[in-house]
Parts: sequence; C-alpha cells; structure tokens
Amino acid sequence: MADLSYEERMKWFHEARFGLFIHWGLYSVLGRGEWVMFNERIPKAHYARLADQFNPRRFDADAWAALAVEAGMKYAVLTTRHHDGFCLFDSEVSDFTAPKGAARRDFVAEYVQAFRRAGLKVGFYYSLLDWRFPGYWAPDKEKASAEAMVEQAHAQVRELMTNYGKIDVLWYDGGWLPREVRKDVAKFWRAQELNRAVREYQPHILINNRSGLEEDLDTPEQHVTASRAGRGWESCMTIGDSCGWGFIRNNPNLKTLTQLLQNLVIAAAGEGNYLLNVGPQPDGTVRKEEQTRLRDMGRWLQANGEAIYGSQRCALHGGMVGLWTRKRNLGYLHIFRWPGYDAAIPLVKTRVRRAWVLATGEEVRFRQEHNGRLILEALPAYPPDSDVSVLKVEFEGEPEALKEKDRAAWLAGKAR
Ligand code: FHN
Repeated sequence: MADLSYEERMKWFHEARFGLFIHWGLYSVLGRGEWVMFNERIPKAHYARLADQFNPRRFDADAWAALAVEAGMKYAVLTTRHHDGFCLFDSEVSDFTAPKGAARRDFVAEYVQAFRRAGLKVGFYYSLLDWRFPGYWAPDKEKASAEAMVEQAHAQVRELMTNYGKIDVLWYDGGWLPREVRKDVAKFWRAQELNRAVREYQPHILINNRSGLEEDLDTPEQHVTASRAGRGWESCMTIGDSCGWGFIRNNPNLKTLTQLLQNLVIAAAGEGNYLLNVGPQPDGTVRKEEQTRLRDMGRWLQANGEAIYGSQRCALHGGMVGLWTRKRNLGYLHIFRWPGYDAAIPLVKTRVRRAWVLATGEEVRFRQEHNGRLILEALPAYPPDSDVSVLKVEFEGEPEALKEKDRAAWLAGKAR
C-alpha cells in the first residue's frame, strides 16, 4: 500500500469525533479502580490469583458495540493490557492472560470481531510499563528485568498488530518511568524501532503520543484542550471520578449529561475528538448509570450530530452563549447558556443568509449591525434542548470574524 499521508490517515478520525474508551481487566474483580494492585501494594503472586476468578460469563462484545453505536460513537479503544500486566489477549510471551486463565477466552479477538460487525473502528490501548517487573521500578539496578519488560512490550505489540487484522488506533500508555529514574522515554522503549514495525504491519494506523514520540495524536487527559491547527488530538475522560477508569464499585461523582455533551462540543470546536470511558463490571456488563449517559448522548447526536461529525474549527466568537463549529459556509452555534431572547455574536464579517434551530428546523430571525454584531432575535423563552441547543446558520461564504485593528472602535459602535 503506497504510504498514506497523515491527512489521509486522519480523515476517518476527524469524521468520527466521538469514541468509547473501555478500561476492563482483572482489576474490575476488586472494584476499586485499575490502579488497585499498586495503590494497595498487592503482592504479584496474590494479585495473579485473581485470574482464577476472572471468568465473566456475561461478557458480550456485541452488547458493548451496540451501546457504542447507540451513543453515536464511531470507534473504540480497549485496554488490551494495563499496568498490572494481565492480557485480555493470547500472548506467547506471557502466561498472565485471559485465554490461559479461568476465562479461557481471547476477549480482544471477540471485541475486534464484534465492533467491526457493528461498523466501528477498533483501537488497542497497550500499557508499555508492567508493574510486575522490578526493572520498571529500578531500571539501572535491575537491568535484565528492565530489558525483559521492553522485550515483552515489543513482542506483545507485534502480536496485537499481526493477530487481529486491521487495527485503526494504537493507544500507548504507561511510557513514563518512576520519577527517580527519569530517562529518555523513547530511547528506553526503543519507540522508533517499535513504531516503525507497527506502521509496517498497519500502514493506515493512528498512533498516539505516549511512547515518547509525538506520532499522530495528542491525548489531553481529563480535560479538553485543543492542539495546534492541523494536529490530531483526542481528549480522554472518565464518566465518574478521574481516579476511576476501571470499575469502581461505588463511584458517586458521575458527570451530568450536560457536562458530557459540553465536553464533546468543546472538543469538536477545536477539531478534536472525545474519547469517553466506561469501566465494565467483573461480569463484563457496563453499569446502568454509564449506559444511560451514553444512550442520552446518542439521542442528542441523532438530532444534532450534523454539527459534530466531520466538523471544523470556526473563526467566529461565541461570547458567553456558546461555541461554534463549521462545515464550509454553515456555522453551528452550540448554545450552553440559552439567552431566552436575543443572542449577540460580535465581530461577524460574513453576511448571513438564514438561521434556524438545527434539531427542529424552526427559523430564527436575525439582523447584522454595521459593526459586525450578529443579533439572533426573539429566541424562544425556553431552549429547544435542555442540555445544549444548536442553531444552524447559513453564511454567504466561510464565516469569518472581523479583525479589531482599533481595540476601542466598538465603544463608538464601530469594529474597525
Ligand atoms: O495510569 C493510566 C490510567 O490508569 C488510565 O489508563 C489513563 C487513561 O488515559 N492513563 C494513565 C494515567 O495517565
């Protein structure tokens, strides 16, 4: 396959905008998050015995895929192996795997097949570090162990890239080393060599920025911060507390639907994606509260997805009202704080042809003042959507903002 350009490889990702992150593994048995082995300093042999209990008979990858589709998600990233070293896939270089444990199943294979059947792109999360190696904690003192851990990473990434067909995203994590032994991460993991091999196996793949190299995607975590224009990025976030990517039995602080939708809009407004995480229970099912939020987001996207999927940055200001996305000469104003009467958007240079509520088609009156203020008039007292309402505005060309050469001009009702 001729080398694909970055833009060609990124095309589906920009169209997708919304993905499902899934943190699931042995740690879900304990229900205290994916860091439980380290947080509670559970000895390796003691923790390994959990593999004899991990037999999620209700695991159904098609149900996960159906939930992602209902949520309006277009891809997923599954933890194939987290920091605890337990693999959800079959590996020739480790006995600490689901196929060799009580489950006797290759959950990664089932995930790939089900998500492809559902028309979704598939991504693999892979933790480079493995807490079980003393060489992770003291790489200079335990050189052989550190080298064995790096070799395991190379071998298992090769298995993941060659045993499961076409993979769309390789989501590295755990590239860092303990604070006391800060090293050149890319050099320690031999990341250039590793990623060169990955791209040989999977020429179209997107690789994130967590193997010590920039690669294709920035990955702001638990916040939504846009990268520079032209650079792919994806905000990853938990639905509940930031400490709980893996299943937490009682996770009281779940984000509201409004917060989740606003995060999705903020990501789209910056031409980035939102990778929203669920932490399935030990039996493989997703908690009802998480399912509800995902399905509610899907309902919003059914009515407003045109403003999100494949959208681009927009030069216009949103004021305190909200944020814009754009598609060619169409602007989408996502209103977070419904004004209930007129909404004023400053410094609009481009003439408006039409404005209407995206979800209902209801026309919205407007006027444009000489100093670039676009006034959306006589808006309904109550927002069309209780969380985020979207106005679609057709402009005579790509919407541009007026430049304020004279910063005080607006005082006199001018914008020059
Ligand atoms: O330590 C991991 C954590 O468990 C989780 O996987 C997140 C997800 O991006 N990444 C690391 C923390 O930055």
